[in-house]
Amino acid sequence: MQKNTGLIFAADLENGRRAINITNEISDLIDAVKVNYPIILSNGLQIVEELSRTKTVIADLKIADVPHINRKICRNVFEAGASAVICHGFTGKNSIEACIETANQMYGDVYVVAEMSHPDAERFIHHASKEIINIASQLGADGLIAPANDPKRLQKVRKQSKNMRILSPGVGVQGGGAKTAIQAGADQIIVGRSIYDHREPRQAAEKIVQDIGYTNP
Ligand code: FNU
Repeated sequence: MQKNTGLIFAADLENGRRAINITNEISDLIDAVKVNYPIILSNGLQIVEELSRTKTVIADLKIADVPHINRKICRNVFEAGASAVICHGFTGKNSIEACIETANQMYGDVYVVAEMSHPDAERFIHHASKEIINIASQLGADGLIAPANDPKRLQKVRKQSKNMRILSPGVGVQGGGAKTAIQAGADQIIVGRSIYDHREPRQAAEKIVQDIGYTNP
């Protein structure tokens, strides 16, 4: 995935038409559009194909199953037009490897969740993150997901992951700031509600791109 403005739009809308309209409206301001269960369950996999006509699509299905199922999930979303998938790392080496092998066959990318942005993340995933990062790195994953709203943890992930790409959600409604996250080690920022719930989504996206500071919108 190219890194230009550093912004990834999380199109967590059940209204597929609106998601497409906003993506079109801000397409020059974003590096990719990320889809998750809400939009796919409401619109079918076809929405991936439709969005992929405008922008690189990341399928954030947090894939977390046994290897042969992970392979089928990846194949389906790549065939639908996704360029990247996000998988969980806590399932271990074989499950992550199944995603990476399938992605390699289909010229896609895999990002592994190393830490999560909600408060309860401390309870489980936090304790496993170091090992998840090591496995993801050894297997040649394209990058990691780590929280923008916890700069200390983000810094730790950056240090442990060396030069792996880090995509960071948690900006805006979840309390994080784009600039702080970039300074803590994020490469690209994932934002949903602060864009699609804003009166002027384009204005909101422009402001975030300015905060990231890679380009001048
Ligand atoms: P917004 N997301 C997240 N935290 O928020 N993939 C994580 O730890 C993680 C994610 C996604 O708050 C979430 O699924 F691993 O409205 C949603 O699509 O900006 C987006 O990032 C955040 O949405």
